[in-house]
Amino acid sequence: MTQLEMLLSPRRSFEVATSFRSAGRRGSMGRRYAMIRWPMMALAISCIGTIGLADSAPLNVLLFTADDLHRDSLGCYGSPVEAITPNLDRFAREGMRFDNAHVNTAICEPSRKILASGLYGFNSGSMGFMPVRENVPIIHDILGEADYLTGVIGKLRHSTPKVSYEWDYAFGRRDMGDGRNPTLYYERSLAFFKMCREAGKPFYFMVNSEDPHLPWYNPEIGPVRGAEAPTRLYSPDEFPVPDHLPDIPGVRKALANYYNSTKRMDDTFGRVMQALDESGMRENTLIVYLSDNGIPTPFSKCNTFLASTRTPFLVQWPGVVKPGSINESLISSVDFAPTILEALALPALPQADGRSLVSLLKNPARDSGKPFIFTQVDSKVDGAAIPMRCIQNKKFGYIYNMWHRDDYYYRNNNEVDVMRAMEEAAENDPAIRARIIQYRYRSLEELYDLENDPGCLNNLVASPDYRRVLNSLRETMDATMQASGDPLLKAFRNRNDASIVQEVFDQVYPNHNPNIKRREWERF
Ligand SMILES: [Ca+2]
Repeated sequence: MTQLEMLLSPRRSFEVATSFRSAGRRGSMGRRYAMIRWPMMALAISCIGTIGLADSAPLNVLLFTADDLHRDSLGCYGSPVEAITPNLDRFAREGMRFDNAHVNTAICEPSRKILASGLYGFNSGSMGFMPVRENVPIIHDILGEADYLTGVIGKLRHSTPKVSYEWDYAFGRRDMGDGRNPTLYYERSLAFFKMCREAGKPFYFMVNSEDPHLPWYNPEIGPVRGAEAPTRLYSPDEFPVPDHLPDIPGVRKALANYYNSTKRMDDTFGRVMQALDESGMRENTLIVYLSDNGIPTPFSKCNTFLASTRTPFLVQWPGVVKPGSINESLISSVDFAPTILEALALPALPQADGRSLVSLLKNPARDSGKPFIFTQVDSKVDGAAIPMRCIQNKKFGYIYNMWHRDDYYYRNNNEVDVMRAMEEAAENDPAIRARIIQYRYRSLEELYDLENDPGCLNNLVASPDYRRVLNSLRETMDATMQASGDPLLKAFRNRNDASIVQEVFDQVYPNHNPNIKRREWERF
């Protein structure tokens, strides 16, 4: 049995199919292909070589997502780190780079549900680690009607939009070398492309690297759970520390492993592009690259700071996107689904909070027309609701922390080594101690000068000099929440009335995990 045949053996096929059944009841979408996908794959194995596609063949879509990536870590976004992302840098040179792109929410699963639905979480039902409601249209429905085959590798559950949805081809983290094995990404991408070619159908393929999500690659431990080592390792003196973190030895030591994982993410991307090239389908494939959220450290992931939601956003569309083009307007991940449907000339979603970017892809000088970006957090993986809303333009960011109370503190599961280093340093460094307290307790409202303080270190909300800016962004927040149907609007308008805020909280987040509510943070 060849390696490819082993990968696609009936045993593995059964495991994948079983995992979907256990995810919930079967729906109508995807069932057709679920029933025929494995015979098609067997056929694909038996076929060698490529067959040229007709010019009129429908456009394929490949969406590659990084997991927990800091935008500024990429060479094409200005990172000075040596040889960190050569594959993505080349991709950017040959495609289009968006410089002010944001995800709508900086958490793995809800961020991916927004890609599928074109809707904010409160309009799709995915206000945290939960699926899109069954009756909400998603792009997968429209792709299925148009006879597209859908595939996913890595981040399987996070990327599956509805409980009932069945992909035509799916491998989760454990089947992808912990989502960190570039060779497996190459092989399984190639197999999917062959499967689509033999079926004579176009594809929508979501390729999800689990890098650079924690745990980061530690050379002292080496590859684990089927992962491969990165092609280059980094030492603590080889990179700049992001603006939102203190530059101290313990943070540098931890971030060296983040850069190792970022390098492996680029390795994975390169291998997937290699597979697409070898399939002969590159010239008929629209490719989008982004991250689902920012770096997994304090003051980034699972928050609404600049570093939380700003994402790389790169596009190649042969014959349409001009190589080397750059767009500087504000765009959001909620624009992804409308963009894909327009690019494929398929029916639009009946409702969407995003707008198609096709006109920008055709003409990079165009502006998205968005004067600001609206970003959100509702609940996180442990079930705790920590509602935040943010309005930001290129100059300022305004945050409303609905969760803020004097007797409640914020924490998340991605603090680990970086926070440990900060806590140790805080014993003798009042500035770092103050920074940790700011992180834990925050303020009801925050205002940052993003141009001069991209790390969001200095909250200007109480500064008289910024009163007009603050009031203007408050008005924009109110209008945006109202226009989008945000259920937190009443709380925002009554943000200083604890009883009304609690009433809205209990109504919107009935499954809030009470075990971590209102606990004192004991360390300080
Ligand atoms: Ca993520």
